[in-house]
Amino acid sequence: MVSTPFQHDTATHCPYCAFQCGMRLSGPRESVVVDGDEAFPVNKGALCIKGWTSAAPLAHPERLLNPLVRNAAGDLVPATWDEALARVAEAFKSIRTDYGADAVGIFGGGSLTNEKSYLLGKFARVALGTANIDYNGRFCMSSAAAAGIRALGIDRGMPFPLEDIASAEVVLLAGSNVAETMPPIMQYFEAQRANGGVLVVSDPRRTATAAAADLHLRLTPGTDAVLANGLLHLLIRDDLIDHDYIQERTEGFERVRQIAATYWPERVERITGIPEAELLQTARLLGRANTAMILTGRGAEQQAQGVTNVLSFINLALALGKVGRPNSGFGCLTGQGNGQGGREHGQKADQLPGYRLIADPAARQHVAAVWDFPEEELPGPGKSAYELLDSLGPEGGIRSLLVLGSNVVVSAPHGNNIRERLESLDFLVVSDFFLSETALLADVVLPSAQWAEEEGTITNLEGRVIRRRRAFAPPEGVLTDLELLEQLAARLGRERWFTYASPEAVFDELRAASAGGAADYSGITYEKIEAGQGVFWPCPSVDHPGTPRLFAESFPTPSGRARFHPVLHRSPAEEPDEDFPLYLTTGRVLAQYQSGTQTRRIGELEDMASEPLAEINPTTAERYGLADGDMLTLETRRGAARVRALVTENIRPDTVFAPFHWPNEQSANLLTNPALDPTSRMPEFKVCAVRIVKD
Ligand SMILES: Nc1nc2c(c(=O)[nH]1)N[C@H]1C(S)=C(S)[C@@H](COP(=O)(O)OP(=O)(O)OC[C@H]3O[C@@H](n4cnc5c(=O)[nH]c(N)nc54)[C@H](O)[C@@H]3O)O[C@H]1N2
Ligand SMILES: Nc1nc2c(c(=O)[nH]1)N[C@H]1C(S)=C(S)[C@@H](COP(=O)(O)OP(=O)(O)OC[C@H]3O[C@@H](n4cnc5c(=O)[nH]c(N)nc54)[C@H](O)[C@@H]3O)O[C@H]1N2
Ligand code: SF4
Ligand SMILES: [Mo]
Repeated sequence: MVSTPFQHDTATHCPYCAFQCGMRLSGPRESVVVDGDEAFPVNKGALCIKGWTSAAPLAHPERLLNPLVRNAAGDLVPATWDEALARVAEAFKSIRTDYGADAVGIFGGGSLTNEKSYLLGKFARVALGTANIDYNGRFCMSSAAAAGIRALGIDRGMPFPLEDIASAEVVLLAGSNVAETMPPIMQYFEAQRANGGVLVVSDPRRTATAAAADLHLRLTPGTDAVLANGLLHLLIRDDLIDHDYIQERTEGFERVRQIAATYWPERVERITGIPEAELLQTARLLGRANTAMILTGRGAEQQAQGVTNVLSFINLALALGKVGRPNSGFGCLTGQGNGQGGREHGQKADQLPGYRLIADPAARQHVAAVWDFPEEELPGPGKSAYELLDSLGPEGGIRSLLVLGSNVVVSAPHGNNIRERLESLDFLVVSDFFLSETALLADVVLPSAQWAEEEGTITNLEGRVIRRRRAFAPPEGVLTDLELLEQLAARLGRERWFTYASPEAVFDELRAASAGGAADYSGITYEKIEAGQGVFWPCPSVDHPGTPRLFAESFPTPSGRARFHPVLHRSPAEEPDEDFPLYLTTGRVLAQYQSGTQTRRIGELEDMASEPLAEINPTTAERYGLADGDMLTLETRRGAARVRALVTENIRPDTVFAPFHWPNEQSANLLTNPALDPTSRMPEFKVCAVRIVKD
C-alpha cells in the first residue's frame, strides 16, 4: 500500500446511513482518527458505533487493491486495469451485437454520491444505450417515493428539517426503529419529550425505539393501513379533523371519509391486535395536538401494499391539517447514505436527472440537450430492480450485468432465485471495495475508492445537499467510480460524453440536467454547500437560499392541493397457515449495516453482533421446545436459513424477526417473499409465512 500524505482534519460525512453524520478525519489511512463534527447541525457531534468504527475498512487487509478476472480454471486472479476493462468492454460490445443493447443491465445503489448516481444513469443511456438500469433504492424508498408524489406532488423524504421534531407535540413513528438505525436522531426525540411532547411507535416488536416511546402500538405485521384507517375513523367520529384545511388545501376527502367509516374500532383491534383503548388514546393525542408529525420507516413501506400504506398515513396527516404547518407534517425516514439523492438523478429504470420521467418527451428533450446527445437514441423505461434481477440469463434476456454499489446476493429477496439468475449470466462485473458475496460470482471485479478518498455530494434524509470530502487519495491501483465510468465509456467509443475535469464538473452538469425538474439542484454549488452546512433542494437559482420546508403555501400538484387517496387494506401476499404458521419479518440491528460487506469486517461490530439472532416470543419458543441460544432452521416456501434463537418478550407470539445482514445459510433473504407492490415494485421484505424447525 502506498503511503499517503498526512492530512489534518478533513470535515466529511459518515459512509453509512441517511443521517449522514458530520465527522472529522485526521491522520493517514492506516490509522485514521474519527471524531464527531460538533459544527454540523444534524448530528451535532454525535455518532453511532458504526460511525466511530467507519474508518476500519479503509486500510483493511481484505480490501481489493487491483482488478480481478476469472481465468480459464474458473478462479478470480489479479489483473491490470487494462486487461480488466478490455474484458468488460469486449463482453458488453459482443452481447450488445448478439442480443441488443437492453441485454446489458446495470444495478446501482443508494450509497453512491449524486455525481456517481447521475453518471451511472447517463452511462446506461448514452454509453450502453440500455433501458435496463435500476438500483437497490427500489428495495428501500420506492414505496414512500411513489406515495409522496401521488399525494403531495413531490418526493422529498422529510419535507422539513430534523430540528422541527423537537417542537412537535405528538410524533407517530410508523414502522421505524431509529434508536438502532440512526441513533443520533434520538437527541431530537429526547428534546421533543423534554418539551412535553409525546412519542408513539407502531411496530410488531418492542424495539429500543418502542421502549423509548410513551405508547407502543404492537401491531400484527402487514396491518399498517388498517391502523391508519382506524385512527382516521376515530378522528372523524370525534370531530378532531381540520375542516378548513381539508376544504382549502386538499382534494378527494369524501371518498376517504366513506372508507374510514368502515374501519370501526372493534374491527381494527381484531385485525391489528392493537387494543381499542390504545387506538383511542393515539387518535386523541394526534387530534388534540397543535403540532403533530407522522413519520414512516421501512416497517410500513417494505410491503406489497407499501404505497397504499404510506398513502393511508398521509391521509391521516392531511385530515389533521398538519402538512405544511410549522413543526408538523408527514415524512418518511430515508435509509441509505444517499438514499435521497440516489433516487433523483437517473439510476432508476423510469427516470432522468432532476426527478424527471424518461417517458416524458419534454424531459427527454431537456436532458438530451444538456448531454448534447440525440433524444431519439435515449432508451425508454426499463425493468425495476427485482424484475431486472429476475430477468438475468438467457430466458429473461439480460445476458450481462454491471453491479456498482450493491450486494444483491445478500440483500435481494428470494435469494436462491437471485443466485441462480446471477449464475446464468454470460458476464457479470462487480465494482466494490471488498470481495462481496455478489463479487464472488463475477467474471470481473473492479476495486473502488472508498468514501474518504473521493469528492462528491450526498443528499441527506432532510433533502440537505452536503459535501463528501476527500481526506487522502485512493491506494495505488484503485480508481474512483467516476474514473471507472469515464474509462469504460471511452472503451465503448463514447469518450466525448464522459470526459470531466473533476467530480465538481460532473455536479455542474447534473445541475444543468436537473434545472426545472422536481429535484432542482441548479442553484446549488460546492461553494454554497461549503458556506452553509448544506443546501436544501429545490434550489432553482444561484441566488436562491434553498428550501428547508415545503408545502407552507401550496403543493406542487396541478391544482396546488394535496390529494387524499382511498385506501382499502389488503392482506399480505402470504399469510401464516397450517404449514407455515408464523409471520416472519426482517430488518436491522444496530451494529451491522445492510449486506454487511463493510461492517462484518470490523472487529468491534462483530463483537456486538456476530450472527443473526431470530427473535422468538417465550410462548412460541416453549411450543417448539427452544431455549435462548439454541440453533434452529427457519423455513419458508422459498428456502431455509440457520439462525440462533433470541427468546424475548419483545416480540409478538405469532411473529419471528430475523436481521438480514448475513450471507449463505444465515441469510434471511433465502426466506423472503418477492411479491411486489403494484406501483412501486417494492418487495415484501416485512411479511411472509415461516415455520420453525428445531435441530
Ligand atoms: N444499524 C443499521 N442502521 C441502518 C441500516 C442498517 O443496515 N443497519 N440501514 C439503513 C437503511 S438503508 C435503512 S432503509 C434504514 C431502515 O431503518 P428502519 O426502517 O428503522 O429499519 P428496519 O429494521 O428495516 O425496520 C423498522 C422496523 O419495522 C418493524 N416492522 C416489521 N414489520 C412491520 C410491519 O408490518 N409494520 C410496521 N409498522 N413495522 C414493522 C420491524 O420490527 C423494525 O423494528 O436504516 C438505515 N440505518
Ligand atoms: N430481508 C431484508 N432485505 C432487505 C431489507 C430488509 O429490511 N430486509 N432492506 C433493503 C434495503 S432498505 C436496502 S437499502 C438494501 C441494501 O442492500 P445492498 O444493496 O446490498 O446494500 P449494501 O450492503 O450497502 O451494498 C453496497 C455494496 O456496495 C459496496 N459499496 C458501497 N459504497 C460503494 C461505492 O460508492 N462504490 C462501489 N463501487 N461500491 C460501494 C459495499 O461494499 C457493498 O458491498 O437491502 C434491502 N434488503
Ligand atoms: S447514525 Fe448513520 S450516519 Fe450517523 S454515525 Fe451512525 S451510521 Fe453513520
Ligand atoms: Mo434502505
